[in-house]
Amino acid sequence: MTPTITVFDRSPDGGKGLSRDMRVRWALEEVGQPYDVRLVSFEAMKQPEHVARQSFGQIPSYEEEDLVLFESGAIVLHIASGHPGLLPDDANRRARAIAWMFAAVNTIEPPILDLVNARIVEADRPWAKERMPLVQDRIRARLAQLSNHLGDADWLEGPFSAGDLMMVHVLLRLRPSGLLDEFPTLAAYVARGEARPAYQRAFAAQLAVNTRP
Ligand code: GTB
Repeated sequence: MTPTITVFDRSPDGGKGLSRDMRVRWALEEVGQPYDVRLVSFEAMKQPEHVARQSFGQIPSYEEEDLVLFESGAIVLHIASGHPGLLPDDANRRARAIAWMFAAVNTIEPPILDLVNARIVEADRPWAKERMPLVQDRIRARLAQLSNHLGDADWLEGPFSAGDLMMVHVLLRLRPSGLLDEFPTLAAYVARGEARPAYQRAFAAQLAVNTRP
């Protein structure tokens, strides 16, 4: 059965691929699984029909037969577990690739989201300017550690995995800040992810949705 995912009717980023449905699209493209898309507006997201799929009234969600799934990381893990290509066969390597998925959403993404909030939601607070260097330095500390781990390798744990997919997408959110470019190893890592044909197909699909008349 073809799975259906929910995505923004119009993403606030206008098609830059930063919203979290992009991770799910990318994973589906990597494993060659066709999918359908249900477009939801901000208003529709908060209605009972969508909250039944995603309890927090957000995108993405994923439906496949009698499974309704939410959380982009859980969806990507489900896709990666059900198809070859995104997780190593060796049990220990597989566990470590999954650990990198958690590291992406649990260790790297939170300080990045803090920066997004500092820039947008808190920008007019009297303390916003003073706080900004702290927020940025917390990100720099994590990027330095991640860059050290990656070293000269192409990917985090052997061949490209769902861990890289999640990490690259999390890091992409940083690009406009200039912080990513302070770490050439990570900037090149993200560029490698973006160059993958599956990423390109997923990006084009979300762009078409977000730029349609
Ligand atoms: N932890 C959940 C997951 O990973 O699935 C988080 C889901 C989430 O935050 N979804 C956002 C959402 O539905 C869209 S991706 N927001 C609507 C709401 O909460 O009412 C976050 C996002 C939004 C916009 C941009 N952008 O414009 O660049 C980037 C990312």
